[in-house]
Parts: sequence; structure tokens; C-alpha cells
Amino acid sequence: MSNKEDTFVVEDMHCNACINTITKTLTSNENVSNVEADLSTKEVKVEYDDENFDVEEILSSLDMIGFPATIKKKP
Ligand SMILES: [Cu+2]
Repeated sequence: MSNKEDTFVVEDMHCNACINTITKTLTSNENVSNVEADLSTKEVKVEYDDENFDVEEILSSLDMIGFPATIKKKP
């Protein structure tokens, strides 16, 4: 198992209920080890096992619950 961390920008994340939905959905996946959401920047940091999970799957699972996201480009 190798861990990778990526940051996603979720423009429609407006309140704690949004954060709860997003966090619950992502952490319910066994390949996700940590989720940190920041309302002020609209960023969601996801730590996951990149042997079994990838950015596309994270983006589509967020899309499925009504939070289209984009990956934040690393500087
Ligand atoms: Cu909300």
C-alpha cells in the first residue's frame, strides 16, 4: 500500500453539511485514509492508496454526490 495525497477544489462546498457529505462519502471508501476539508479555501485534501484508487475515481465519486471538483495543480 502506498499513500498519495492530492488536493481538490470543490466550488459548491458551502457549509458544514457539505463537508460532512463529502467527508463521509470519501472516507467510506476503504482506499481513503484521510480527508481534510477547508471551507474558506474550498479545498479538500484526500489521502489515499494510489495502488487501488486514483484521481479520476475521486472526481467521479464527488460528482456523483453533486459536488463537481477539480484537482488543484501542484505549484
Ligand atoms: Cu452545505
